[in-house]
Parts: sequence; C-alpha cells; structure tokens
Amino acid sequence: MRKQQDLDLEVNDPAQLAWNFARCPLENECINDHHSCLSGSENCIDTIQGYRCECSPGFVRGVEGACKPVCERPCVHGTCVRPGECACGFGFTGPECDLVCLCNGNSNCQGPQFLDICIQCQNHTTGEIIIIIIITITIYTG
Ligand SMILES: [Ca+2]
Repeated sequence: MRKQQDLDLEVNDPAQLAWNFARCPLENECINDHHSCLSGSENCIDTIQGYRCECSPGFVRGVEGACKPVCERPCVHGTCVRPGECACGFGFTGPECDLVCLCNGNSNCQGPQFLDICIQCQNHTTGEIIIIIIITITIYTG
C-alpha cells in the first residue's frame, strides 16, 4: 500500500502524469507476438530497433526469401516438405521418392515394402493391383 507522501509525489511530478512517451519504449515483438516470422520455419529474434526473423534449424533461406526445409538426401520424384522429409510425387515412394510403385502409374502404393499394393486408384481404374493389358491382334489376309 502506498503512503500519502508517495501519492503527493506522483501527482506533483509531471513525468508521472504523462500517459504518452516522446519515443516509443522498447518492445520485445517476439514475446508480444507483434512480428511476421512464420511459425515453424522461422524464429523471431528481438532487437533494439525491432526484430528479425531467422530460419529455424533444418531450414535455409531460399532465393525468393522464404525459409525452405533442407533434405540431406535428394527428393528424386518429390518435394522436401520438412527437414529430412520428402513428399513423393504421384506413383513414387521411399525416403528419397526414387522407388516406382508397381501400379502402372495409376496409383500410389502402400510404401517401399509394398510397391505392388495400390491404394489410390486414379485415371478411371479400380482394384488393388492395377494391370493394363494391351492386346494386339494382327489379322493376316490372303
Ligand atoms: Ca524489439
């Protein structure tokens, strides 16, 4: 509890009555969530003049400015979506997306150990194993 003497001092001190500042006080924008760093791929670093965004571990800043995940191993037929993790293109699987599903290009497969188990039929096909049979008939006459 404040003493009456302290209250008198505050009332008589113009600095204590001011509700605004001549200069903006320092702010930690990172703690106050007043920053534009992207969650997950960037870390907010507070500075005296504002803040800066640095790439999170496992990410590097690309030429267009965004922090991109780094995959040590290449994503042959896919995209690096998280550090060390590829998202494979349609019909490919494996940690590097270099294994071709045995679904004739019409489905993804269950994984590297199950290349012949097709799980997502596309291109107007059905069934667990997609097989396209092309029959060529040659008719000889005369
Ligand atoms: Ca700051």
